[in-house]
Amino acid sequence: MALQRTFSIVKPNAVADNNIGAIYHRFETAGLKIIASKMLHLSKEQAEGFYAEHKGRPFFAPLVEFMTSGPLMVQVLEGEDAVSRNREIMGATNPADALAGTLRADYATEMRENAVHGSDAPESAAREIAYFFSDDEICPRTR
Ligand code: RTP
Ligand code: MG
Repeated sequence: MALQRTFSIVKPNAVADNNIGAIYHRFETAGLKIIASKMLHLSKEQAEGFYAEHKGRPFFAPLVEFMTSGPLMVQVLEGEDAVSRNREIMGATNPADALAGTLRADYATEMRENAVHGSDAPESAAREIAYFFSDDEICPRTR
């Protein structure tokens, strides 16, 4: 498997709980390198645009409210098989179903406030990275 990039969010509940560093540490120990990172407080429009695929679902409005409730961290992760590797360490969407040792088992409080986002395919990763980062904000490692 070649080097791949994925897009990740440390969601507002995990930032509020002071778990940015703990979550970044998990990425690094899993072999995922952080090649871009910033803190943002999303506007309603930014959150609605990001989650456009879920527009019309009953959880859309509360999801947008949650994602705009406080600052979050957006990052680009790079590594072997990064998209599925990141989904693996995140765990299931509902923390009640997340395997022990996954980020959501440890840092999510409920289905909505589930601590992290990770792209679900290489195509969505490319779209999501471009949604939040310009090319000059991404810093591939030289060593
Ligand atoms: P994400 O996109 O955030 O990485 O999460 P995911 O792929 O595991 O889950 P997805 O189906 O894409 O849902 C996006 C986010 O919406 C919230 N959600 N709430 N029934 C509900 O109340 C419900 N379902 C989903 C979660 O925050 C989920 O991560
Ligand atoms: Mg998703």
